[in-house]
Amino acid sequence: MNAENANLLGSYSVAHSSAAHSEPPLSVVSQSPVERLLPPESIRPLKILFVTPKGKKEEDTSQKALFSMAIGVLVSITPKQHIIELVDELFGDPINFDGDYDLIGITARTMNVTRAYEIADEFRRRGRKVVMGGVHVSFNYDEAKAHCDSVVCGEAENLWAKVLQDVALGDLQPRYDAKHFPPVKDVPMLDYERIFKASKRGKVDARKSIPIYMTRGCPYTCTFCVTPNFTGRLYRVQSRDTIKEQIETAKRVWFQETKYGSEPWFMFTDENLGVNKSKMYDIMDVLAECHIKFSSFISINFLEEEETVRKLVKAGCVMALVGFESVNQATVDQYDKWKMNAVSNYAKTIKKCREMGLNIQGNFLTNPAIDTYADMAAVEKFVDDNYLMMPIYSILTPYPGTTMYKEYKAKGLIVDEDWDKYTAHNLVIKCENVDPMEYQVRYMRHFIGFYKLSTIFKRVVFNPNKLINLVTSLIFRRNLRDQLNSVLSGKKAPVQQSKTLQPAAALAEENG
Ligand code: B12
Ligand code: SF4
Repeated sequence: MNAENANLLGSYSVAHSSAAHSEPPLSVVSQSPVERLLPPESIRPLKILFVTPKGKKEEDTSQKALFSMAIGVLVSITPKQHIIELVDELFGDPINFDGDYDLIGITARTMNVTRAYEIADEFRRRGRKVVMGGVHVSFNYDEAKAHCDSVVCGEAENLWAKVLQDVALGDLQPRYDAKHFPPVKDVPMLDYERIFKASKRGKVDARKSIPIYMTRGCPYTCTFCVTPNFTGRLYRVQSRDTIKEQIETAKRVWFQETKYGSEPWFMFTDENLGVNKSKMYDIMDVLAECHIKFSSFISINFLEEEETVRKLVKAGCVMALVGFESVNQATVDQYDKWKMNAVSNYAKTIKKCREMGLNIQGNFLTNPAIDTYADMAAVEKFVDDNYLMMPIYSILTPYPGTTMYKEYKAKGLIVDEDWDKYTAHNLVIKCENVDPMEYQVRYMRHFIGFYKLSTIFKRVVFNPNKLINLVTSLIFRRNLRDQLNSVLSGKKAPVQQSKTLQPAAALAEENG
């Protein structure tokens, strides 16, 4: 690498926390940046297959997005001469391993990465070129490189053209790292028309969600979250015009009106919608003209302001997804979430939102090093008292790339790295204070408690959008009972040995 190149790489370095990335020797790093890029339309046409794998322990959910946003972005930024096909295992699409593809692109998160590796291996046995990307492989280059020809670390927008060029020229590099390319300052518009053509899904009615984003990134630093170390805490907001255009196209191409409603349901995949208030208000004003319904992640502190709630409801927001994590302030503080989450304000804010027409969905974590059985009961009571919609309970899972992963790994607290289990419902960290099997079962039991009939009844009676509350509650109730049975039958028992393993039957009885 010459001095000029070194400077170039240095000046392109993004605010990524690269400590978690395992760096390959410089000779295998693509030092490409943009100056060696040919006009993208001059590259020979490639036949590309994009795959979204389904994790082996990933549950079926009725609310899955129609396509992975990662794949949506890649389709939208791939020059038009290339031929694209999509396969989504979450919808049961079969994979044609004998297809004559020039390139297979696979996206992976931790919970589906083992399956992603199987698919990659299968294609490579047939001599096909495979590139992988996504939040898991970005932080596990050494692991991923054994299964594919190339690993993309970080956001793909500014390096994808180079990958395609290298494939066409037979010069695919083992690694392309976003931090060696210009930072992604503007997130691209999705090309809904092209995604629709490449996808095996047809039009949908108001019961299925169409994914879209208004913003990308989050400036906060919650220790269990991948985002800050992945996007370098860069917060990007789309313009009013691009949003309107995407919504109009998505409606025209993907949506059909049925008896279930005339307004399409959009799943916003934003990490945190409310970070830039004035731009968010602008966006909400545009959305108010679009006649859609949507859900989005947003921190609870932003909902403390009535004007924000009013704007969201007017724009069509039916459900705000909120990470409460815990009802104990000291625990929230430990996760570095105190800037957003004031536990003493939770109930007041939820009540106000409900009265103004906004359902609040809640996400909670339980951590065997901190949370006792009494804490689990307190969370269940909180969910019941506040009529939360679609509440989710997770067992703390240190995902690679998070601040917490680094800390837990260093302290030897991670006992299970079978990535299939990283669904956030399995105990993969040390459980020293209590019996691991009992902790797992009690966690499931409290999660099911979020969906006991008396809680569902109140949720439906007191919340806006009663039908959605009822239907989603009944689906969750059934799925969770199935999951508990798997744990009790030993199929999903935690890997660590129970000190005083209770007979499954006794725990089952206790569960009622
Ligand atoms: C929206 C969202 C959801 C939505 C929709 C999920 C979905 N299926 O699409 C809902 C609410 C349903 C959800 C649920 C869950 N989620 Co979620 N979610 C997100 C969020 C906020 C945005 C994801 C997104 O669409 N981003 C936009 C796309 C464009 O970004 P991207 O996928 O990173 O893709 C870019 C690059 O990675 C790269 N890339 C990706 N793939 C590929 C492939 C190739 C070939 C190439 C070249 C490049 C490339 O290029 C893309 C463009 O730059 C992320 C946060 C995050 N930063 O990822 C968490 C996140 C993905 N979720 C997470 C988790 C843990 C969950 C749950 C387990 C939570 C729970 N307790 O239940 C469930 C699992 C449900 C499931 N089966 O997927 C974790 C995953 C951690 C990990 N390492 O795997 C994340 C990272 C948040 C966190 N805690 O840090 N989630
Ligand atoms: S506020 Fe949400 S997206 Fe932002 S760092 Fe915390 S958990 Fe991640």
